[in-house]
Amino acid sequence: MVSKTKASTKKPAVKSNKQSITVADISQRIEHHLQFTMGEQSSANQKPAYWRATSLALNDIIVEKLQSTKARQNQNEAKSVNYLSLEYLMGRLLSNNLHNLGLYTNTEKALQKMGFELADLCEEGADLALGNGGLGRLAACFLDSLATLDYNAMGYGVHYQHGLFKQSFVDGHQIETPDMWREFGSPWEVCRLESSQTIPLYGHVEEIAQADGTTASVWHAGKMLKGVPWDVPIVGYNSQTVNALRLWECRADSAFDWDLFNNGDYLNAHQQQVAAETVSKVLYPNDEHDAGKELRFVQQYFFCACSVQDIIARFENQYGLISESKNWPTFCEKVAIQLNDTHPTIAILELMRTLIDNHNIDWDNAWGICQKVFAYTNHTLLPEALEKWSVALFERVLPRHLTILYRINEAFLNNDVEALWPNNDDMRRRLSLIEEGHERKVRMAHLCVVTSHKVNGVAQIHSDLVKQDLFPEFDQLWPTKLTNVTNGITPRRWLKACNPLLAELLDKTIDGDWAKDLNSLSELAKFADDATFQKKFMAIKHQNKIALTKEIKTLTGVTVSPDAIFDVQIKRLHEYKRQHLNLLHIIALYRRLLANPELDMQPRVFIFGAKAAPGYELAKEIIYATNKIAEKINNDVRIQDKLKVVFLPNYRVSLAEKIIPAADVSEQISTAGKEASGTGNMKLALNGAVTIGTLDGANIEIAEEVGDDNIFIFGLTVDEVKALDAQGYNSAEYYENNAEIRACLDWLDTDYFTPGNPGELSAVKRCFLEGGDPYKVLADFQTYANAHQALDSAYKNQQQWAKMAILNTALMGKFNSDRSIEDYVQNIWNLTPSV
Ligand code: 26Q
Repeated sequence: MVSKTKASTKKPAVKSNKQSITVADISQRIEHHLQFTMGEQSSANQKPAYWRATSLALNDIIVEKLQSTKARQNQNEAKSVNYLSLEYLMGRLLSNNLHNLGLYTNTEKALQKMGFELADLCEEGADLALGNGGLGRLAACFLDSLATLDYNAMGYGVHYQHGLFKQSFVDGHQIETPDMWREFGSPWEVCRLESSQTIPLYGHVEEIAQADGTTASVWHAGKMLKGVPWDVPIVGYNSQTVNALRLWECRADSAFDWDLFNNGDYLNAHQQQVAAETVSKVLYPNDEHDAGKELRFVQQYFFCACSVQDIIARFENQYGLISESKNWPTFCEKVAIQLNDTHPTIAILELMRTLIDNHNIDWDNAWGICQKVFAYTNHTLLPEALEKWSVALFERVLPRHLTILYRINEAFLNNDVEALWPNNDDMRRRLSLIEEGHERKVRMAHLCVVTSHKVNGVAQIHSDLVKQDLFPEFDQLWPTKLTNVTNGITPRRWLKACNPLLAELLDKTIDGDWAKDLNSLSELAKFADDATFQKKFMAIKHQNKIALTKEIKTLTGVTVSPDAIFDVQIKRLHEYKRQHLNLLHIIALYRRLLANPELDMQPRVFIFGAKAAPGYELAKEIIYATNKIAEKINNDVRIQDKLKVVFLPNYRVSLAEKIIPAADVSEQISTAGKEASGTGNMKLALNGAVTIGTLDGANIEIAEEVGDDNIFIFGLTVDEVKALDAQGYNSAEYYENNAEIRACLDWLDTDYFTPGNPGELSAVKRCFLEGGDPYKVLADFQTYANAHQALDSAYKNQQQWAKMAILNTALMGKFNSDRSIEDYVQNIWNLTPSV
């Protein structure tokens, strides 16, 4: 260990445990970066500069721990899981990294001496928003848990230049602008040039006859891309481990460039560079919808190829050449690859291709390896989200991969399908990896299921439906393959860091470290009836509501009272999530209040946060309608502030961290059978919000944990939705038979909410009637309104409400993402911790 020198800006060495990093050490490290990395005067009174210097200082500590983790994992020959995901919604990293390292308090003290509040600095810096919604945030929570539990894990992703677009509202309309998270560089990432990859694509395949009568396929690629990895360290909470998230940036292959350049074609060389960079330029903002664009396909392939090559390189570094047959079993023992939905499916074909073409492994062995290492998580049942890529596109971009796909399909149909359903053309057609028809398409999910040794859904009901409705034949073929792992969330970000007041109360009340063992929160249940504890718990909620009130004022200009019920719906905008059911109910409440201003109703603030995919017209109409209706309601003095509606712009992880601690009510109102799991539901309940929700996704398991008295369940069940569909759902009946529904919908045709412009909100009405109301909003309206009435009455009894809120926090133990990870480890990955 290097002893501390007198020069205050000399960088001290990292010591092995966190206690040894003193306030003075931290100050010194921050000063060092201000002076030498950033060239700032240490007196510069600038928050962004201190945020950067603090982050850089912390990252030095983290990178050393990353290196020692790697050394230990190698020493232990620990099996690793490689999590392949096109999306990671990391949010901001400073606060979480400090909490996870146990350095928050000392850093707070160090900064106080320099005149800064750490909590303020933690608000600096852009979110790492390399994802759309739940799937991307789940990946981020899983990385946190993997490092916390000391597992050897690598996250692989894409280093998008622009993450999810920034949303603003202009006259109520959603406007998208590019996300610029790296405009001034990120202090958290390290470029690993030495691990760059060269990726072939396009071109043609040459079949060459071999002496032994077989043919070898040689792929003459038409183009090369370069993959440059950037590592973002993932810090475990109170653990020994820092893992890495490796994000691939696409550049032109310089050899190609120089060739053109030397021939004097500078512009063309530059053109190549620009074309290559587009591959990792931007995250596709569609969720639950297959974009079907060539660039997205190339993006997926680029990502898969870089990751697979890197996985093999890392293996070979440690264990020797994979071409040696003695190493094949080792590869299967030491490597697991998890596919986060079908987006990284091409990794299967790429591993097959590289084992066969580059490492000289025969077909059967290559296939055996793939079957052992891959597992696939399904996140959706929506047909429009199931990925299918045209065979023609495959043939053009990845001709060699397509021949491999054909051969996998042939073996699957002729062996597996034939064995169970002999001479059954219908079954062959249904299960084939290729969908026949006008345009032939590759069914990515089928390739995942056929290859993987395990396929999991993300909540019990979802996994049941995956078996029953999505892949029933696959379940018959391989009865143990389909399984469930219920999602979870990291309590470090979603309670400890985002709700410090509640975290402090829990620290004082619970024995042991609840942030690691979330089940220990159940100890709170015994205080649920305790008036003193209720007061403390609700006082914290009130404080958090005051803080959100200020944020709402800043973001929207609307004044809301912290004494009102804060009713929150935060998630991507999608018809199946039914923000328009919430909106329809708000319109109904407004009508009731106008009809009777003395209506006995607790004041309520409805809070929305949601981005709509830029091409999703109806979703944008729903945002516009909500904003227009909010404007009218918020300015109507007749209703005496009993109702307010705010749509907070640019919903993202860092905004969620402010909304969730302040929520009283959590809206989880998807049509039954459509939301695979939901994870916002878990975050809100953990922070003491009471759910109003349907029997869908993880809501069902949340209801099981908290009990029927502590949740408001309404609406059709999955079976009832199916029955209604079978009988023929007619939304017009609800319009005709329910006067309130009719009045609310007709109101949308007038210019009441859009003075001078009648019909501006009619699209929302039309989706219910002409559109056929595919998500059964009208069918669920009445039970939803009734549930809200029950909720309103429950809130009137403040003690009763406090008890419900406390029990929600107390009984969320199951939804710790550490538990999800242990489920994956036990049933799918078979890892052991590396300590
Ligand atoms: C696919 C092809 C082309 C372009 C984009 C896409 C695409 C991108 C993102 C398709 C789907 C997504 C995201 C899906 C998603 O977020 N699913 C959610 O996953 C959560 C974690 O399991 C669940 O809790 C949610 O229920 C589920 O909706």
